[in-house]
Amino acid sequence: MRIDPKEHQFHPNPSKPVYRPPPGAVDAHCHVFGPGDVFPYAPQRKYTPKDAPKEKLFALRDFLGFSRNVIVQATCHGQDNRAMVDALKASNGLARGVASVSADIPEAELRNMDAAGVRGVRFNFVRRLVDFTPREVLMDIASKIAPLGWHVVVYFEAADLQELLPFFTTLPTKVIVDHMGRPDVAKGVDHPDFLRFLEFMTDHENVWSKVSCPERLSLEGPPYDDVVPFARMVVERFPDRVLWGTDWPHPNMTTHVPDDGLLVDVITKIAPTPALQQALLVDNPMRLYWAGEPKA
Ligand code: 0GY
Repeated sequence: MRIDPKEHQFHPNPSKPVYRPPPGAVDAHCHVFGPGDVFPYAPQRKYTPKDAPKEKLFALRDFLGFSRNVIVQATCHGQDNRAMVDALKASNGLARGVASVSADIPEAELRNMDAAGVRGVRFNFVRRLVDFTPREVLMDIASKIAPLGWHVVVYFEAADLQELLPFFTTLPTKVIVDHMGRPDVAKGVDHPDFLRFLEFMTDHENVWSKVSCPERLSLEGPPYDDVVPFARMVVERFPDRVLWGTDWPHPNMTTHVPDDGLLVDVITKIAPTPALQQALLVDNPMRLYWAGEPKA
């Protein structure tokens, strides 16, 4: 079925994946958008998504064979985390969140978000998505959230890693990189930019990576085989510091509307053994987001 990205942000009818994730599997990168009449989009947003409410996300979770979600605050909601927190509260403990906050956020608000299930903040460096925030401001935020045991999620383009490294390496928390630092897959796994990313993970044991988003990184499109060598390399080198997510509802895709069932079927190519799949989908996200809770 051909679906026009201008008409649909997320697939209206994804296929059932062939792969069955292990019990307790976590989709560790997804978003909720709106609905805009309840949770308005931020005035400073760079794009306006179609609504993608929590009910649709939870239905997709069940359909794909997952048990839990990590809902990441997206830039279209700015630092208004209400839609994300509302979804966490409605999830019966089956969702955790990553927020976007300002440096002057009151401690009490951080504690309220923690009680709702927030476990991290996201710093976004992708220029088409956000305006620049000074590093001192981000460092202030990091030092405020560190005592809660939260981590920092970072989103950046591969070519910017070198410049960002001095900042990343002084963060006082675990650092979770979105989408493997967005490698340019045309350049291959031997390109200095990707080698720099691997070295960053090798040298810093507090750095984790999401091996997500083949739909954004691929030049070929589904089934995204051109992204597989990158993700597989990260999974095999750092099996206990990787996470996987659908990236639903896939904002800003222009080439195609991803079929979430096909995205799940990429997992066996990037994590080819049951042990790697168990770590990627269950053990790692549970350790990071549901520490001390039973897995299945
Ligand atoms: C993603 C990717 C995108 C958008 C955002 O915060 C966002 O608005 O993350 C993107 O356009 O690459 O991770 O969902």
